[in-house]
Amino acid sequence: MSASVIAVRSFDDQKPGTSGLRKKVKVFQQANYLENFVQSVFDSIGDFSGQTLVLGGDGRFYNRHAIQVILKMAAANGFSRALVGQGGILSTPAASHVIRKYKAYGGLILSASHNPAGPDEDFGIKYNIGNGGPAPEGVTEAIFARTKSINEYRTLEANDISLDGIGATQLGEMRVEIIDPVADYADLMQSLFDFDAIRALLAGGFSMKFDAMHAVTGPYATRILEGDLGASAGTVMNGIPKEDFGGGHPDPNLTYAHDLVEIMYADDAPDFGAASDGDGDRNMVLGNGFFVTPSDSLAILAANAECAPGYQGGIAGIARSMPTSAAADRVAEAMGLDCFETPTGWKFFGNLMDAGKVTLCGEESFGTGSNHVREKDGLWAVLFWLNILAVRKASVEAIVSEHWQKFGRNYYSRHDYEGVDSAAAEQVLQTVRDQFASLPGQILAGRIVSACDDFSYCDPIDGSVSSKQGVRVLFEDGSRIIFRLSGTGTSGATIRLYLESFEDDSARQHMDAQDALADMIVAANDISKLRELSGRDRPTVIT
Ligand code: G16
Repeated sequence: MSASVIAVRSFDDQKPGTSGLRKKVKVFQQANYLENFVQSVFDSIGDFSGQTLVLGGDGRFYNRHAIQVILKMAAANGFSRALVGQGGILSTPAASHVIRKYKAYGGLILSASHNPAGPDEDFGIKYNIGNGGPAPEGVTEAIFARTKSINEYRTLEANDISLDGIGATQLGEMRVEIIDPVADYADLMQSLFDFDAIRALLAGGFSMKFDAMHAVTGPYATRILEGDLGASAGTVMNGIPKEDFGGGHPDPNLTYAHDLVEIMYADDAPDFGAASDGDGDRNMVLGNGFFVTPSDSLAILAANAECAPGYQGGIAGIARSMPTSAAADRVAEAMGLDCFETPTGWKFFGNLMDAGKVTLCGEESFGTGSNHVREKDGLWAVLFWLNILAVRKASVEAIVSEHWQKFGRNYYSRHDYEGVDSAAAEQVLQTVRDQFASLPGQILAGRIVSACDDFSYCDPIDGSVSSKQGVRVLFEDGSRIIFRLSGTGTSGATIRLYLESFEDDSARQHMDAQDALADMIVAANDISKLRELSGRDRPTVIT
């Protein structure tokens, strides 16, 4: 087997977004496109000779091909060992755990998360560092800079290796170990949660459904829920990962997880329902006819953390992304904990967790996690909820209602306008920016505007500054209107409008969020001219 150096021309569109490089498969299929990006990663991450690389993905179309390409490049670039999930499968949280457990130098995770899969859909790749978390901005910027000047990549002339049998093979000087993608992760979950209590709950007539949406969590959920915890066969639906995710959109929200939503809102609904996304890091939690917002879920997990053995020693602090509701802040305040507000993107939590400042993190985009790994973790959140339900012996709705009574309710909603013309989307944000000086003091939706800004974050650990992370209109009563452009889409721009208002009167805590926020929605459209500028009369998705 001989190493080759292949001359290439660079691409100018390989800028990693909120979570790695996500593009249409067709873009990745251009000659050298994947190779250029992978070599740019290898050229930007320091000296890894003799070290281990973790490799796996969500099983979507192009996953297997990309793994073969990357293995040959990793061998030619000097890694001495690669750990690859069997069949090329590793959920994002499982990959994070494997990186940490085996002290790998880093990992490449192949996923476009919840974006649809297949030859005409999306593919993605991201680099995670040795702490198991997404590369911080300094690293992704270095990778992007390298993609613009790269003129060659290194690879090994070798046959593809089999990804399907557990065991080790040699690829040049590099040892490739095909590992069980579920085992290490399942052990970790068992160390955090009271499996005996959950087993007793499930044996005692409690019913649940988990929708894996034909994506990567199928094997994880089947082994842990139906295997280790004894949930009845069929608890996991859509549990076989498919290369096109069954033609669906594996985004666990009320719009895209419709199979599950129908079951959970039927007359004979189970007690608990949950779904995860393409790569297993997102989660949606439902009770019988009841939806738990991701922002509330973070707050409730924090307030009930002592139910789970892994968190009984107390939690260090909480972090949430800026657009996530302030429900967790109220819990942190009551518990005497610090609460950090970071830009959107799980990568911003890594430093805080490594420094021991936070234990639990969450995002409105259906992401919750803790310092057990450095990614958000869908199945972890589901197990955490099951652990709480097993200890509290109350319904999901009762637990949430009681939480609102105690801490107040942060009514919350996100309106997404997908596939908008990029210039028009920019104009929406600029329209609000242009009023930064005049809005404070004005009354909008019956509330006084206290401040407006472009959110900027200074990382308290390394001092790095991330600016322009969302346009905020803040109100004196804690309500907020926020506009942001998504960093994960692959066609046009997605405008995200985040709406939040606080209600501490328990008599007014059980409205539909859209009704409770109706005046805020009108105000947001008025000040931004969102509908006129985008040419849309309603959002594509409301969560
Ligand atoms: C990624 C990031 C999350 C982020 C989400 C939405 O999630 O890891 O931190 O909240 O995208 O980002 P945006 O609003 O920029 O589209 P995932 O699950 O897609 O990897």
